[in-house]
This record gives sequence, structure tokens and C-alpha cells, in this order.
Amino acid sequence: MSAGTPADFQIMGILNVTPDSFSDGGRFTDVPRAVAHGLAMEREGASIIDVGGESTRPGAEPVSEQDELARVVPVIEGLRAAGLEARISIDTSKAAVAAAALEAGAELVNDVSALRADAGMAELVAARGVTCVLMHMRGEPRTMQRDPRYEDVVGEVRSFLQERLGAALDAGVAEDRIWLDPGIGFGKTAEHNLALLRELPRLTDLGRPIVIGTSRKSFLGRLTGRDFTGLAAATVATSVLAYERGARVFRVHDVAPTRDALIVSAATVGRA
Ligand code: PMM
Repeated sequence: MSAGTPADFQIMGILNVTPDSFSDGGRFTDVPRAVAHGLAMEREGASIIDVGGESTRPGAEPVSEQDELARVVPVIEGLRAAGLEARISIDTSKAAVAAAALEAGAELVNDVSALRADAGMAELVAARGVTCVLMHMRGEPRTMQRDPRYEDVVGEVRSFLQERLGAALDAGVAEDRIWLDPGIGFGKTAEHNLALLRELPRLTDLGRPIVIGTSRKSFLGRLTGRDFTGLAAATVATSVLAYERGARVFRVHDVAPTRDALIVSAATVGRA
């Protein structure tokens, strides 16, 4: 095999245009910087750029529709005007924001509420025929990390994703447009996150591509004793493990090392 051989994974580069996101809040709030960062992630190997205007870090307060629109639409337009070839996903739970983002050039909807927060979202995704990411979250970002408990975290996340997959199909979303995400860190302790990674094959057997987002999350900081600035290697390790267990889409900040690690993983397991 040679460098650049197509492999069966996709990297979703994170572009948070928020003043308060977990590890990159405030860095990309001005449009030219955000656009430059999106283009840089594409050069590094991202095939999707995930643009988000509402922080979902633990404790985050909701953002108004107007604020969210004002943050994401100019960045999506800017990425398209700058000739980005990667697909753009919009990280939102609001149908009006998703609609405006799709209008501006986004092609996927990444909804951490799994189409539950806004009654118009399922209809929009179905009508536009776009791919959507349905993510598991326990509670809401403001309170989700207050003592989350499960009997069987993997089984409960699996049932939830199966139910949301059914709801999306009922709303008219085509099955091949649905990706699933266990929502690492969303209402979960470190142990819960690790169990989900360890037992990922129980989720891949739902038959849809699994998206995984461990990037710079606090359970990695707890394990390694580092703050988020030093979590690229820990993130890469989880992405490789998740790939080997069947995940295929990786939502990360550190695109270049993730690309290299996943290319080697894919070659090793014979998928590239
Ligand atoms: N994590 C965050 C935001 N959006 N979307 C999906 N599909 N999966 C995730 O794990 C996810 C997400 C929070 O992380 P950030 O604040 O670093 O963007």
C-alpha cells in the first residue's frame, strides 16, 4: 500500500465557533481564523469539518438561536467561499440553525440530542436527504455530569440508539443516512466512557456507522494527569482502539496524528 490509499474511516475535524467550548473555546470565534483552521484540518486529513456554535461541555448554558446562527453561518459560507472540498457538518440541535447551515453549504447534521430537542429536526433531515449523527446523551449539558448512573451503560446506550434509529426511520430519514454515536462524556463517568469503548462491538452490531468523539475529553485528563493541551496522544489511543472495535468516524481536534494512526491501523487490520 502507499500513502493516501483510501481507508474505511473518516475524520471529522472539530471547528467550535464558541467562546466557551471545552478545549478550544474562544480560539476560532472570528471568521477568518475559523476558516483558516477548517482549511488546515482538511489539509491534515479531515474529510468532514464539524462546525458548532453552541458549547455542549458539561455545565454549558444554552445559546439563543440568533447567536448560534450568527456564529456558524458566516463560517460555513467562508469555508465554501475559500474552496473547502471536505463535507461540512453542523453541530446543532436546533432545526432553524441546521436549515440555515445546510443552505450555507453544510451537508450533514450532527445532533447531540438525537433529533429529540426540536420537533422540526427529523422532518428537516428527512426532507433534505442529508446524513445525520444521532448521539446518546443522558440529561442536558448543564447538568449531565451530576452523578450519572446506569445499570448497564452499554446496554442502555444501545437501546437508546436503537430507539432513536427507529424514530428517525419513522420520520422518513433513509437508513443509509443515519450514523450513531455513544456520546462519550455526555452524562457518563470515566468508567462509563471506558466501558463504551471496550464494548463498542455491541453498538456496531446495530448496523450503522459509529461516530466516536473522545477528543481531549476530561476522562483522558483524569487517566493521564494532563490538562486538555496534552491529550492528543491519549485521544489517538482511544481512536485506534475504537477503530479496531468497529467505529468508523472520528470527531477530533488533532487531525494529523489521528490520520496517521488510523492509516496504520487500517493497514494492519487489512482494511486499506
Ligand atoms: N462532543 C462534543 C460536541 N459534539 N458531537 C458528537 N457527535 N459526538 C461527540 O462526542 C461530541 C459532539 C463536545 O466536545 P467539544 O466541546 O470538544 O466539541
